Amino acid sequence: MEQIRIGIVCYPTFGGSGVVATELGKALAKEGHQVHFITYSQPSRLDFLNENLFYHEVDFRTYPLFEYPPYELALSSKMVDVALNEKLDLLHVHYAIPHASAAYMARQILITKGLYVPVVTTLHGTDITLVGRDPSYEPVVTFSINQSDVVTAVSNHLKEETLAYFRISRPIEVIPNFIDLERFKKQKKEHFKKAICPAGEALIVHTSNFRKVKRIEDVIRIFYNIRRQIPAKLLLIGDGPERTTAENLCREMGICEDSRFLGKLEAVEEVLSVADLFLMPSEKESFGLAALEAMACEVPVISSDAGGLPELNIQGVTGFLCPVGDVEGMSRKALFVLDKNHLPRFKENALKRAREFDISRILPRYEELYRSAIAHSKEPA
Ligand code: GMT
Repeated sequence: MEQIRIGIVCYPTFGGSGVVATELGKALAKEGHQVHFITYSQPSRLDFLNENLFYHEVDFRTYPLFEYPPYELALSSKMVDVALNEKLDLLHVHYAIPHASAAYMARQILITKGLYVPVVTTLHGTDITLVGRDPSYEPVVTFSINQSDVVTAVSNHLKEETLAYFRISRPIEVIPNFIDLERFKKQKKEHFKKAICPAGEALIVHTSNFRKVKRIEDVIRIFYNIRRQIPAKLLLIGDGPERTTAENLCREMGICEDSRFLGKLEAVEEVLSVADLFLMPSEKESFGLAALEAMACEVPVISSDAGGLPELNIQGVTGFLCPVGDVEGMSRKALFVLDKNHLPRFKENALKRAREFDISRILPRYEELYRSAIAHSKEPA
C-alpha cells in the first residue's frame, strides 16, 4: 500500500471535530501514512508517539495595528510551508470556518509554485448549522466548500442541512463519526462505581463542551426527575460557557450532593465504564460523537431527536429519542431504561450499534477518498 502524506487541520480543543480529526490522524499513521497536524496548539488527543505523526504549530504574530490578529493568513502560510517541505499529497481540513477558506488560499499559492495539493473539507456541525449560516461568514463558507476538491459531512442530516442552506455545487459524501473500540470499551472499574454510588445508585453521565446548544439545563432537570423516583448520581464531564448556569441550577434544585462536575477529563472511557445512562438533550447535534463513545462502553442513550442523532441512537433499541426540550418525556424514558428488567438489553444493544461505527470500517473510506482526490489532481486540466 502506497503511503499518503496528509496535512490535517483542525481545532485542537476538547470538541467533536478536533477529536475526530486527531483520532483519524492517529489511525492513518498506524496504517503507515504520514500525518502532519497543523494547528495552533497540540491537539488534546495527540498523546502518543508514532514515527508517522508530526505536529506543526501555527505561530501568528500580532502587531499594534491589529485589533484581531489574522490567524487565517498565518494558517494558510503554515499549510504552504508544510506542504512544500513535507511534500504533502493532500490537505484534510476539519470544520469549515476558517479552515476551508485558509486551505483554498494555500492551494492557490501552491499552484503558483507548480504544485496542486487537493483539499478535502469535512463539515462537522455548527460550522454549518449555526456559525456558518451567519451572514458574516456565509459567502466565504459557501465559496470555500464549493472550491474544495472533496467535501464530506458526518451525517445524512448534516449533508441535507448544507444543501438546504448553502448553494452547493459539489457532491457531499457522508462519512459518519467513528470509534476506537480498543480504547472505548467497558473496563472493570467496580471500585470506582462503589466510590461514586456507594448505595448502588444509578449513574447518569453527560459529556459536552457546555455550550448553549447542548441544553445542559435539560440534563439537570431530567436528572432531578430521575432522582425523585430512584436513587441516582450525575457526573458531568467537560467545561464551557454554560457551566456556571448549570452549577447554579443544581444548587437551586438542591441536588448538589448527588451531582458532580468533573471538568475536562481525558479518560472519559473510565467514567463511561461505570455509567448506566448517557444524556444528550442537544438542540443541534450533527452526529453525537459523545453518545457513540458512551454506547461503545455499553451505556444506553436518552437524547433529543435533533440533527443526526436518529442516525446513531435507535428508538427503543439503544435508548430513546424525544423532541428537543421534552424534559418530561426524556425523564420517563430514562426511568424505563434504568429499570433493572430493561437495562441489560439496552446496554447490549448500545454496544452492538457502536460496533457498526468501528474505526476499521470507516478508515478505508477516507483512504479511498484521498486516493481518488490525489488521482484526480494529477489528471491534465
Ligand atoms: O459538539 C460540539 O459542539 C463540538 C463540535 C465540533 O465541531 O467540535 O461537534 C460537532 O462535530 C462532532 C464530530 O463530527 C459531532 O459528533 C457533533 O455532533 C457536532 N456537534 C454539533 O453539531 C453541535
